[in-house]
Order: sequence, then C-alpha cells, then structure tokens
Amino acid sequence: QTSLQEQQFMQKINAEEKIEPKDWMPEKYRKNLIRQISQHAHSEVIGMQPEGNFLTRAPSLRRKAILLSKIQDEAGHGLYLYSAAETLGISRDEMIEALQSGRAKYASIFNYPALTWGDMGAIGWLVDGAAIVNQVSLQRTSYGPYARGMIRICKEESFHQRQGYDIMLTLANGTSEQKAMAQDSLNRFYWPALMMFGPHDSESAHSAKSMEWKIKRETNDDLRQKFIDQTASQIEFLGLEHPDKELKWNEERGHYDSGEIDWEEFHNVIAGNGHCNRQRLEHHIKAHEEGAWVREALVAYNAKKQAKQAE
Ligand code: FAQ
Repeated sequence: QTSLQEQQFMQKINAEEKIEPKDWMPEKYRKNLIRQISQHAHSEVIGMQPEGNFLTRAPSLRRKAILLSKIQDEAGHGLYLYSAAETLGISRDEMIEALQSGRAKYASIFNYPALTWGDMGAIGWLVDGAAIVNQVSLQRTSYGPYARGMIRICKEESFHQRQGYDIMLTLANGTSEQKAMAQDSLNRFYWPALMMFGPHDSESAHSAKSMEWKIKRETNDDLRQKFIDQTASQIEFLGLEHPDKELKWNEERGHYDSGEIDWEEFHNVIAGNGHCNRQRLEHHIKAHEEGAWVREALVAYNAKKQAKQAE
C-alpha cells in the first residue's frame, strides 16, 4: 500500500516537476540516486587519468592547451556531481571511501589503457560522445540538482567531443602511419564505448525502477542505438573502417543492426579485472593522500577566519 506522501511524490514525477533536496522522497529513490550520481562523479574523476597520461606528450602547444583544459573540465564535472549527491545526505568522504574500497563502481571504459596520441582522439570523440548521448537524456532526470548539473556538463562535453573528432580528422587525413594510428584507436575504443551504456535492458537491474521514477529517461539499449547510428556516418567521413563487421542499415527499423558486445569482457572489467583497474585506484588513493595537507589547510584557514569574525 502506498502512503499519501508516496502518491504525492509520484504525482510530481508524472507531472514532470523536479524533486528538490528538501522534498519528501522514497528511501529507495534517494539511495538509487546516490548510487548513480556518485558513480557518475567517480567516472568523471577517474576518467582524467587516461588523458592525463598524455599531457606531456601532446604533439604541439596548441594540442596540449586544449587537452589540459578538457581534463580540467572533467574535474569540474566530478565536483558538480559530488555536490549534487551531497544534497541527498551523503558526505564526500563517504563517497570517496566507497570508490577507494571498490564498493562503488565507475565507468568501465576508464580501465582501458591510453596507448597512443590517437587514443586522445578516440576518447574525446567516442567516450565523450557516448557520455553526451547519455547525459542529454539525463538533463530531464527527475532530481533537480542532477538535471541542472547535466545541462552545464553537456555544453562542455560537446567541446570535448569536437576536440577528439578534430584529432581523428587530422590523423585520418595525415600520413599512412597516422591513419593507421587513428584506425587502431578506433578499433580499441569502439566496443568499450558501446559498453558505457550498460547491460541490455533485459539484464539491467536498476532500469525498470529508474525509468518509473524518471531518474533515467531512456533505456540503456535505446541510448546505445542512438550512439551506434550517429557514429556510423562519422566513421565513414573519417574514411576509416568500421570495427563492427556486422553493422548493417535496417530500413524497416530505421536504425543500424549491429554485432554483439563481448559481455564477458564487460563483466570482467566491472568486476575489477580490466587492464588498469588496480592502477586507476592506486593512483586515486595516492593523489588523495598527497592532497590531505591541502584539505587540512583549508579547514584550519576557515576555522581561523570564523574565529576572527566572532571577535
Ligand atoms: N561501467 O542496472 P544497470 C564520463 C553497472 S561519462 C561500470 O543498467 P544503471 C565523461 C551499474 O552501475 C561516464 N559499471 O545500472 C568523461 C550497476 O552496478 P551497481 C559516466 C556499469 O545505473 C569522458 C550494474 O552495472 N556516465 O565519465 C556500467 O541503471 C572522458 C547494473 O547496470 C554516467 O555514469 C559501465 N559501463 O545504468 C570523463 C552516466 N554499466 O551500481 C572523462 C550516468 C552498468 O548496482 C573523460 N549513469 N554498470 O553496483 C547512468 O546513466 C547509468 O548509471 C548507467 C547504468 C547507464 C551507466
């Protein structure tokens, strides 16, 4: 039996009104949001590592400045998202602890290594590209602070996607070695980018409830299909070979049919056994420990300022 509060909550959701931090909400709605938003935040922050690796190896000052600014944006996205999750009554420390102990996940894609400059192109184009498809839909999520965060994040992600595609265009139109590098990056990042959308709808543990509560507005498979469709013509424009040999336009559906994802690989990576899982977490822990003095200094400074004001 649903309570009056729950009925009013559902009426709001159905009327497309946003749920705000002080509104009543079912405990499971709150928990599910904390799970999704905090994992989204962790992805943004861990996601800085593969690209950070190439800051000292960018081929020109211009490329370096662009990459640096893109990576800094990701840090900002992480911070907006942590703040949005904090409005639901969880602390930053608790979220970081869940990440570092392996209880909380982050996007599987960031457990793949970035090996060449071409990967900077493929990450911006495909990883940020997949992120945008998902996040555009989340601009209409039912929780106000999350929806508002997504609007700003999407604007920045579209610059990221373009800078990645620009790298790919340069490589694909360059020497034969550069074109081969672009092809290799596309081959390695295409399938992991499709995995970013999560398991098939039929396997997705949280989708049904998240769709009902309008936390998610489109399903994993529908979003993945959008990404497959938009990427096909982008690959063609680059003059590269499509990594999915089974990709075929389906006139009746008005979409591309595609080959199957290697789900065993997906499950292995999210279980912690990807190429870089251990390295990513170790790096995060090290950076967090080394930054402890900054956090302590901030607390001390604020205490001093408050004591002065109280005088
Ligand atoms: N990787 O029941 P579902 C970015 C987990 S954007 C790892 O379908 P849900 C930008 C899932 O958490 C990337 N884990 O789950 C950037 C759940 O596990 P749990 C981040 C995955 O939540 C670019 C279990 O599997 N974007 O970082 C993955 O309904 C470049 C069952 O799955 C977001 O997070 C995966 N790919 O749907 C930054 C978007 N897929 O929690 C730097 C917001 C599934 O029970 C550089 N999130 N799992 O232990 C979402 O839209 C959703 O959470 C989904 C998953 C669609 C990711």
